Amino acid sequence: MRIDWASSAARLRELALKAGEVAVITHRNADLDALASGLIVSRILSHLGVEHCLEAPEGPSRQAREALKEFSLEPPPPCGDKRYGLAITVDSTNSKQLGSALRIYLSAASRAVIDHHEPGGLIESADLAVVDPSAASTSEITVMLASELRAPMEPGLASIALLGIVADSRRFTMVGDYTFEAAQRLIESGADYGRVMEFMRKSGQQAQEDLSLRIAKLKAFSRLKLGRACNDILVAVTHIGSHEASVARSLVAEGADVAVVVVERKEGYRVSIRVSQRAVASGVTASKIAAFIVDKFGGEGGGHDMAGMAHVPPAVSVTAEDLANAIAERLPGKVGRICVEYRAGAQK
Ligand SMILES: [Mn+2]
Repeated sequence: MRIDWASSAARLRELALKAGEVAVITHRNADLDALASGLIVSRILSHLGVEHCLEAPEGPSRQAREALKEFSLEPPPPCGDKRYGLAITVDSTNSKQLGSALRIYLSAASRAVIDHHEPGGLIESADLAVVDPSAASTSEITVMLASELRAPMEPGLASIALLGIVADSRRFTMVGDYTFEAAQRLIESGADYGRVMEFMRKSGQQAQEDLSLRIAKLKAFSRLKLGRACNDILVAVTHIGSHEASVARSLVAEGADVAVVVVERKEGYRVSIRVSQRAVASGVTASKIAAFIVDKFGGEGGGHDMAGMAHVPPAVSVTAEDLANAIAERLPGKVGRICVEYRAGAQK
């Protein structure tokens, strides 16, 4: 469903003006999209003359910090431990993603959620939700709101918002209804597309060269359990101590169709899921894999077609390796059932 920009913007304005002071909150370790969204919302609030702060729990990611430097942007001050009139979360679906900032969100007099993921727990107590899972990024949603409210965007800010869109749309390979429209408005505001793409290229290269990432990938590859389903669908399952999302992505880049990477965390296991275009074309989506894992091992999870995530609660006798083994044992059968059913349905 398309967002009604006029009414969403009017409601945001109304809540902000009534609030007095607003806390803008990103998810933990804010990535480019989350940080850019936070900065655009901050710009909207400045335009409305509303005092505000920007809380990025555990600080922005390294890439997001580098983007601030590249475009010479100073984020607004972090939030304090007090009760705000309005809290706005950007790019976050559930309470776990807010970390220590959850208290700020829950204690605020009113709450708003601006996001492009499938709605999670945060939306339940929100007074305003500007959410559309078909959008490629939260940045594009905030840009459309800024545009509706006629908040001007300076070239540096416009560039970082474009960076948010470019990053989350995987350089415009996964786009939604507003992706190009928002990008166009940013270009009109002076966003430097060339510099944005150069930043992405350089930072992608840096990430590839990171020593701990290279070790994680090679270790994960050496522990790989490979299964096969539906003739040509390759299922790869492994476990690792960190970098699980990058490992899963690189498994798909190297030829896996379903990549599942288990990592052990304090609060349990995090399972990162990536699938290939070939798998999606056979009805095997990351969200279905996430649902299967949650069904078999408990916890919560979800995702889109090509990327998904599951949080599995800790069990006393289980290690990340055990969980990876258990998934590797059952998953190819499930993938086979999904794709056989799908292909049979497609033939009808
Ligand atoms: Mn995002």
